[in-house]
Amino acid sequence: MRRLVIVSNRVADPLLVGSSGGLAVCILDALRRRGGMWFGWNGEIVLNESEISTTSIKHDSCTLVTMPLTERDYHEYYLGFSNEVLWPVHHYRLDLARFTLEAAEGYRRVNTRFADKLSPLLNRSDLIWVHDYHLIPLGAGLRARGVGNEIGFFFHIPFPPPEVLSATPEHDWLMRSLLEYDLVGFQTISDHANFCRFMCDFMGGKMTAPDTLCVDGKYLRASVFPVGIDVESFVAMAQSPLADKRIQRTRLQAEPGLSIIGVDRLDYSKGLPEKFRAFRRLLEMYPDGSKPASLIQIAPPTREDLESYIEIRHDLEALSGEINGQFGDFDWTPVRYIHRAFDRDTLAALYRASRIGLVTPLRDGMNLVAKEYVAAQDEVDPGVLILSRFAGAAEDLQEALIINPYDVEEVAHAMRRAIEMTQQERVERHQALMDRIHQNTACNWMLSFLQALRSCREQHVADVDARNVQRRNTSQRRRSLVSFPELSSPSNSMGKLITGTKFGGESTSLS
Ligand code: ADQ
Repeated sequence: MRRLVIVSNRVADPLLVGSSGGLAVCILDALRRRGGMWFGWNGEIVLNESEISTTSIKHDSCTLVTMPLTERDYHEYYLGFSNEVLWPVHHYRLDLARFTLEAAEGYRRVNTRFADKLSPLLNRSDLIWVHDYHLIPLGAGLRARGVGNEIGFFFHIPFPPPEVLSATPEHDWLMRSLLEYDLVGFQTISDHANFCRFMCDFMGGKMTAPDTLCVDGKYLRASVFPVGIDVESFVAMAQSPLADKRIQRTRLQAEPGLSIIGVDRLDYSKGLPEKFRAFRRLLEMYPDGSKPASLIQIAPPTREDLESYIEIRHDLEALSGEINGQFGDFDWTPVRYIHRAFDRDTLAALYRASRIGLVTPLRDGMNLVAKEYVAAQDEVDPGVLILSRFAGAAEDLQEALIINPYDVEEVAHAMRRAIEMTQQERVERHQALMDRIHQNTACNWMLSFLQALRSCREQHVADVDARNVQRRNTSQRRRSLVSFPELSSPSNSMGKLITGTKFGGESTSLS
């Protein structure tokens, strides 16, 4: 089997991966199954570039090759361009984007260093898979160093409409650099459509097949690969005796009313203040003292050096204090807001003990918490998933209660509906959702991406052959039309057939 080389901004510690974000969870699942190399930043910061060297650690079937960043890289590449430009723009938040030339330079510099350090470690048969927005130009950097292997890229975050993306300074070279990959993957159909529209309308490309683009004479495959979770292991975790003990320890059952759970990194894209306001609205809907439900919000910190993240933390602290002050009682704290990470077993137990999973991002690539919540439920007496229509997961998980997270009233009504929902309806919805998360698991995601990556070049040759045959047939038909002009009459059914064949599948722009 060909070696898999995964490259991402950050390489997670496999022993601590339970407390990392969704990307780390998916990558580790992929590498554990298949073996290979994971290359990226080790999370450490050094003062000077001269102190940067790679370290290699073997862990089961995978080798982790990591290096530090300099303080300047951290500010310019990581916080600056990646998280103050690309992250907000891709989450449709142009108002939060802060562009500086230094940050763009830092982004180029670190991507160049990644290419410099990685290229000597590669074998000719490696399959290379680059992850996420921090490393968009890495493929081009590797090509410039003579790497001819298949290289794929996956966007874990949304891909915005071209009108939004084009507001990013530097978007042109960034998007052009994507043409050096063989395959670019997206979470959802709408992300894929936005990308194709960008390539066709803003870069003069054309679609030569439903998932093949030709831009400036370069062919690129772009397809949808929705990220999933390891369903079986989550189900097992949630059902383990350990989970039962953990549930008892949380004393959730002793609380008045039902429990609602939210688990999100503390990020403005996750819609946390809107969620708290909707919960307050829910409490207002019930008569005084009835305590219908409590909200546990687990929100581990991220990117705490950025102003927008400090602000959201203050907002949430203030909101949870206000709600508890207004509605709390001696025996009841309506909002429990916990600002730290938990291991995955504890999360699974908490999901299972909660009647409602409240997932309300304003924009999200996929959202794995929605899938984890479904997998953790007791199939006989399951909880209800309330899901933002702006999470990628909503494209698939249609049996959730789908809401607009900006509409506080609508979210509050959905919570009320979930509280009052009959067991039979909960069971039916849960069964349908389980079927869906079984279709797109972490394993399927990895396998389908790698299979598409491996077959890209064969597919490309086949596409070119098919186009050549089509062109030959078309010109032969044109010649016969010249010899038999009556066939080209619009009223002639054969004439229509010929016309249809001529345009089928060729140069169909999505615009
Ligand atoms: P994230 O933005 O990190 O991921 P998400 O998909 O919800 O968002 O993944 C979060 C993961 O971290 C989940 O597995 C969750 O269990 C875990 N987690 C969250 N809070 C935790 C806590 N307090 N303690 C422990 N674990 C916690 C990015 C994109 C998403 C996309 C994923 C995967 O932003 O849209 O779904 O990558 O592609």
